[in-house]
Amino acid sequence: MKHEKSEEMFRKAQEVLAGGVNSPVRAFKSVGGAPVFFREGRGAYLTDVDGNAYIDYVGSWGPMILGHAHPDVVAAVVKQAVAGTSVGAPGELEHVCAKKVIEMVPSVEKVRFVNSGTEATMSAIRAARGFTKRDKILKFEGCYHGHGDSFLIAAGSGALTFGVPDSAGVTRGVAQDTLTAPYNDLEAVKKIAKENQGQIAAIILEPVAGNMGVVAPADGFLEGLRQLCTDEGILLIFDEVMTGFRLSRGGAQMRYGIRPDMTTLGKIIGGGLPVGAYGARSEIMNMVSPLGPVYQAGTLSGNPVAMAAGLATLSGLDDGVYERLEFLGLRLEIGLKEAARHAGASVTINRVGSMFTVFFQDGPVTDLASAKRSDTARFARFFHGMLDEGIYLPPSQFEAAFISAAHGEKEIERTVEAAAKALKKA
Ligand code: KE4
Repeated sequence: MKHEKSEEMFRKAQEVLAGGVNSPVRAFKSVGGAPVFFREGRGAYLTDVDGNAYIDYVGSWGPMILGHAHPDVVAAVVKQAVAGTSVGAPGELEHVCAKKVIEMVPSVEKVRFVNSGTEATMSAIRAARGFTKRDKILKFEGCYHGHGDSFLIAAGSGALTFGVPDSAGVTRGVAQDTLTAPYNDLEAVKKIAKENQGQIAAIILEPVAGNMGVVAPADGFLEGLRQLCTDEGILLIFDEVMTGFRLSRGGAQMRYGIRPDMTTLGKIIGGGLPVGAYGARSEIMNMVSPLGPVYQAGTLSGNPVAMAAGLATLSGLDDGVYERLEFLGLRLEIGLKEAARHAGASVTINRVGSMFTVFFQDGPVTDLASAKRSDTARFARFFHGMLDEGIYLPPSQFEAAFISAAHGEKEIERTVEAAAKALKKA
């Protein structure tokens, strides 16, 4: 495949955009080469500026669960846009969207919409600190909760990809209030909770991790955290920005039957437009301004065009979609494992529903330390081999890939054929 136009566009982009991109992982730093610039998406497919077509497994990092340019979403956006793109005053769509979220997500009684997953998680921990009157939070190594200062302490996702777990610009003052533990290590959490008795406002985690690559919760891990938080008066926050509406209509909390105290949402909730949200039972959300003392605000929060896209997307998520995603996910996992066996390639495939990662190592991958044992050079060769075959995977070993409802058996078979070739070269 030729990428001349993408390469030229990247050269020009680097003159005017920091690193030539608006989010680090898009720069292909961990897989090498110039990033592909895309012209359009439709269903399960993307077309780049050189006219090459790809089956897409990034899905805008999760939002495009119905596929690109879904007609219902496009129609809802156009209809709202011609009525005005933003007012900055209450509108009916925010109410309708909030009701939909409350109906779908078991633990949420009240919602506040924001504009990104980062805003959702930053706001959620502020509300948790206001509610508990405690300062510390605990997060897990390899989990990524956006670029809020409190989270860039052994962050996963982009920072992990760059092998720099901390970020410049985060002060010691902030870092001292963030405790970290290895994912899936309940004993470590209990020890930290004991050492910081009465000081931890919240434990925040990805209930299924996607930002060190996909890592599922070990049996009893979520239940153990739930019990510990209940016993210690700590708020349990499920960061479902990625898993929300992805792993079931009610996200991971419905799939695993665990009720967190707070939930953060993003990605799918906006159907490709900028929407984040945080929610909880009313007594916690009533802490948030203008009702309570926890301040949080946003010019474009609840933007009507974004609400229209989100509502159209959530309305398309019926049970049939999840059955389809589970079926396609299993087909793909079996096919990839078979291809790896034939190629004599040692890989570990972690999959939960329609999110998956192919780790280049023998496994198992159960936390950040084990994820980092992956051979990232082999992943990079596999990534480019798949790209040449017209398959677009996330450009990092430490990310989750996503199947959409627009994928079908044809796309899965094509992907497995491509992997059979790419694995031989990796
Ligand atoms: P945003 O601020 O990027 O909307 O959301 C931050 C966030 C919060 N929580 C979880 C669990 C997330 O996965 C994310 C964002 N995920 C990354 C992908 N690993 C977004 C892609 C990017 O950073 O460009």
